[in-house]
Amino acid sequence: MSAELWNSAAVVLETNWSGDHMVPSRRLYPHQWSWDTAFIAIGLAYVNPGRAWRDLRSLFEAQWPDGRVPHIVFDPATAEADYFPGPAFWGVPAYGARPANGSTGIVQPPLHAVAAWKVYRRASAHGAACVQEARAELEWLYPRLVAQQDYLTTRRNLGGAGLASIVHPWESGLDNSPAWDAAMAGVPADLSLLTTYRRRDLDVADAAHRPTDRDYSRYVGLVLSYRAESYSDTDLLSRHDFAVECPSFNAILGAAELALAQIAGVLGRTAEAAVHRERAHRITDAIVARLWDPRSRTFHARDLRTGTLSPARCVSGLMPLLLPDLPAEQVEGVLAEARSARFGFPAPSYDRTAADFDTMRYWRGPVWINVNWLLRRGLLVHGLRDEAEELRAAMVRLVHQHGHFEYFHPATGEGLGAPTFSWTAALALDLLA
Ligand code: 9YW
Repeated sequence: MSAELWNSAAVVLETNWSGDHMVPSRRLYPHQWSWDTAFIAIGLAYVNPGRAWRDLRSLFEAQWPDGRVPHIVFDPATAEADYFPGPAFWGVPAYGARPANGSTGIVQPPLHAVAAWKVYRRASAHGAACVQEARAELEWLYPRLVAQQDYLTTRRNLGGAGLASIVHPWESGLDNSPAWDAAMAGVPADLSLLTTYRRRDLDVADAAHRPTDRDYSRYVGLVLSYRAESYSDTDLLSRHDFAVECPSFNAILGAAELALAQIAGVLGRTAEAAVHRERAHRITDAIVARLWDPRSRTFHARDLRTGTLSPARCVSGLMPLLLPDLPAEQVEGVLAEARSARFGFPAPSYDRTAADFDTMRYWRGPVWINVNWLLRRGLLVHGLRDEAEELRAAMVRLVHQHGHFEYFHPATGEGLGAPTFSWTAALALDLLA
């Protein structure tokens, strides 16, 4: 089974390569997405490390002067009409080494340092030239990765406690997660916006799987609000309707500091390595102080506008397991939550027992391989080897039986969304290796 799965995964990554970057899926997502690039690099490390580095470079060549890494880098060869909202809607000036490529003005979880470290670690399996290349790529990426962290921990430190806030649900990567429902209820839903803009996703995907029109009108409205001040973060809390501290985004932020510590070590930057470890520690403390709910014994998103935790129990609440300094009480709580009837292995994106659990609709129920991959990593970080192996085997079975889909039905395993999805294929390679 594993050779067959390995080969089919490699074919997906070959098919979705677009010259200097990988698309998540040819039809649905015809540009480059930020955190997809990180997951994809982790798989490319096994079959084509040169492309893993090329893909990361293509993304960071579009980094903004303030350090933010855009959530989409648009491919100028793709027509505006092929994706909404496209470059004209975002209206971002072209930055960096690829002036023809527009980008969005929002971010996604900063998983790239973790990915770069994994690609580097794998290089020795491909010979000396590859190791040399990997070191040179780390040298190039390191200051850019640091600038990304600095942007998120300073300009996006809207709550003042050292965590990064997301200012759009798309920034979480978990677009229509119930984790945002309470905060999104305060965002005006102007449905007339959708008469001005046409949703392209509904031409290529089933409407029952996708965010609703009401969701989309809020998504569009939030972009218009952020765009109005040229995506400035100054005083954002007082003039923007959505600002949330997400446990998953911030757990990845902390994991990135630890990966940067490793990278700094390889590059001989010992003093910087210590600073990164210290930052990871502080992020962990802030996540526990601000996002842990002792009653539910799991992590929740904090709405900065109301100062309240979302009541929803989502897979994002399990992600702080990625942090090695997470205290035992939280590790035990999260593990119990993951093993409970609410989740299980592989974990669905939302509490199975919730009244509004939706088996089809995107981040409101279906199983996604990327967050399960992160969960497995978290289990390994805490030495939970048996659980990690159980989860790995469950993911491999799912993808082998149903294909490299974007997401999966949490009861039947049926593949949903895009059928040849890059991060599912890439992470399958890592799970098999
Ligand atoms: C969109 C590309 C992206 C992912 C997100 C996922 C979805 C929809 O697809 O976003 O149009 O951006 O929610 O995590 O990066 O695969």
